[in-house]
Amino acid sequence: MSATKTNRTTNAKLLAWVEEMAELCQPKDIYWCDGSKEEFDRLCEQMVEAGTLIRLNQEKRPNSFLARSDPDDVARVEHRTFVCSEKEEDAGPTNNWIDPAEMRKTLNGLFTGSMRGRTMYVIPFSMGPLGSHIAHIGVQLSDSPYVAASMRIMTRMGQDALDVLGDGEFVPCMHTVGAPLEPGQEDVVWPCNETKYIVQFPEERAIWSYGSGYGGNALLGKKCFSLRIASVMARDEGWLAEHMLILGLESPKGEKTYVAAAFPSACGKTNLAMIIPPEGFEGWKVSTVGDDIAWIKPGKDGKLYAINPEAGYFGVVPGTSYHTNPTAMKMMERDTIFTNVALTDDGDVWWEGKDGETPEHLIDWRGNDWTPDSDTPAAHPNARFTCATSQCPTFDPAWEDPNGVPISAFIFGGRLTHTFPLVFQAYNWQHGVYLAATMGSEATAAAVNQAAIRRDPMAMLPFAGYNMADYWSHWLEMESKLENPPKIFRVNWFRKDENGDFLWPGFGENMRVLQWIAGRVNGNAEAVESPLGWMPRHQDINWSGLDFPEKTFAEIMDINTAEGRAEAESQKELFDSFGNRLPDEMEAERQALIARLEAAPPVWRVAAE
Ligand code: SAT
Ligand code: MN
Repeated sequence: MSATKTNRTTNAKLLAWVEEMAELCQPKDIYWCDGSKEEFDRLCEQMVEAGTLIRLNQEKRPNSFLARSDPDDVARVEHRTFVCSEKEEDAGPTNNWIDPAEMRKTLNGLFTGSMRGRTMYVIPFSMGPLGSHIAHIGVQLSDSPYVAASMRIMTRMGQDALDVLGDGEFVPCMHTVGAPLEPGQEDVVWPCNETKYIVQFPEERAIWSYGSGYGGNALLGKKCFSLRIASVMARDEGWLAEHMLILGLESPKGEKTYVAAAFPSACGKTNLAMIIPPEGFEGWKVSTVGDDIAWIKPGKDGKLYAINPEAGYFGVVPGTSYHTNPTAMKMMERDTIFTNVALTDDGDVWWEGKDGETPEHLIDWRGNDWTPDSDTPAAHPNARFTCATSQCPTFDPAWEDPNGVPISAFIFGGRLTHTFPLVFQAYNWQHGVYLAATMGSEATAAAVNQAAIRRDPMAMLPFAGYNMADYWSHWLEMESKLENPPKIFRVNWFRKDENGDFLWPGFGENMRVLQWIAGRVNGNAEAVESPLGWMPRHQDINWSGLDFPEKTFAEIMDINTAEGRAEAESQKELFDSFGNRLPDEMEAERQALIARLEAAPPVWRVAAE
């Protein structure tokens, strides 16, 4: 079992690390992934034989599979996620921290012999187009074939990544499901361990993940590397690693604008990334660069350029239909691994919210019989599809451009039933950073007017790999590296009227807001100054194809200044939690907002301007 017996690479550090980890984990053998289609097919075939994957009906879902996870391994485990910086204050109050020396000891114990009876897969991968100056290389060691196969979809995985790595630096990503097999012991279909640790060592730029085979816990290129570790690299090197979708808007005149947008979960991020322009937007084109993560670096021209570091989608399935997201539906028509959806009697997949009739009989995500009378959902609410970005019918022609796409605007949004208007533009970069830092969603979906906001700064709460206050400072400092920094916007698709009904139709109609945003960037849309920022008047939005009364628009853009002041007051708790790490600019912006609201009438109306 000598890991050095490979002609795949001469990278001494990598070879030594693989050897050392093999000694620790004691796998039965070591397999270096080449990333080929043959290899992927072989892994899938092996998993079909082992019962981990179910091959779906070839006619209905060509080359597609269903995996059912252990019922206790169905999502990321934030309470088991740790940022183990040398100093606790460098992880900050929003991260779990354990002393790194202690954590190393714990992990050493857990990883000892953890791969017994299993194959250790060596999975080299590039986050970002191969050889791109914005991209970075990682190598994951894992005892899960599901992870190896998924990484081929989600990243540029295999020999090509090793070749790009050469003798260079890589982020080591150590992963075990934590279920060693004793001689003669029969395997289960989804091995995992009750004990889970998802650990980032930011100074060392290393990741250790124990006990889970699911999603972001196990596909370490995703949240662990591309956000937690990359955010630290970005701070040190002067760029941004963000939890953002990237999309391109092209006007009928051929004017192209790229925007990046951050939303907390359950705000329709994937739907926005694949938005279909509504009636009245003939000639407009929207294209997708990414749906989850953006790496953004300043170019020599002082503009920001973004890549999507991933090569695939790991999207939520329930609620997806040809009505809500036809693009995602087309992506998963073939060559897709589904996890935790239901199985139909004819070997296809089903989930809550899918088009058409609910089948009379299904096998649910736990493998049990299911009928419409069952009390539990057929698909797990966090069921996912994994498929390649190249299968996205709306992918942007530049999605693989190693130089990235130029970002003209940042959009930040939350799910808020009151107080926040449909859209407004920050006065400047600093104000925009403040708006992004204080964003969040209401803790309850109820139409209670005073529901508390769960803050999720930049949608990075579980993903910033260092002190959130330092992360804000980093954002503030980025301005000095830029010539004409992107404009920053806040949006809110979820405002309700006094009867508790949504005021805004959302989905494709969000295109009207995107057009205004592009217009602001390109100097062809008007706005008026409000206490919150720059706002469109009714006549500044393109209403072609939609009857949206001026009165309703006034309602969705109203600023209730008492509500606004209460919101600004409640931000203090978040700011105070950072003590003296909080950048002064944040508190100054909060005070300035309070002062503007105090000077405004009880209800500030954009229509009245
Ligand atoms: O599990 S993932 O991190 O890949 C997806 C998510 O939770 O956002
Ligand atoms: Mn995400």
